[in-house]
Amino acid sequence: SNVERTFAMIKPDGVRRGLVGEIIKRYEQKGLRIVAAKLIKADRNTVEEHYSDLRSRSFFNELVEYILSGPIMVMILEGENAIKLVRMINGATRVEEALPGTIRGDYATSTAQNIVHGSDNYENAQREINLWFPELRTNETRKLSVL
Ligand code: YYY
Ligand code: MG
Repeated sequence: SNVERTFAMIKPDGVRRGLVGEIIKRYEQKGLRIVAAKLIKADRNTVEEHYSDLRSRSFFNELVEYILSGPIMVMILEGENAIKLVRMINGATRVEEALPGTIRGDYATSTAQNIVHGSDNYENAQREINLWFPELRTNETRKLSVL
């Protein structure tokens, strides 16, 4: 088995449109367990750090402003192959490639505002969990002091 933890975010348009329950339902339905979750107003430095690999891209500033535009829900999800599973449930990045049945495929109307985020690999999952849940930081993320 490969039980792992990943980081997921419901972006401002997901919260604004009242999709929090719908999105969490989809994760839970596939067996993912919520280890931690909070509704927050993100801080600019955290958002810029979160997307630091995209700093040189033309859409970076627009992306940061979007994530800062309203409350977001950040969470740690745990389950078998959680990292890949969350990205499959979320759907493709580009709006025209996001298939029906995925969150983006069913709800996103643009690539820029695509409702959800999921870590793309193990290293980034660890990095993002530690970045967004500093209160839970330990040497090893698998040993977070939460349920
Ligand atoms: O991991 P994922 O969110 O699916 O895509 P990334 O390539 O990491 O890009 C992060 C974020 O940036 C994406 O969810 C929307 C936005 N974005 C964009 O506005 N325009 C692009 N051409 C690519 C990404
Ligand atoms: Mg990404």
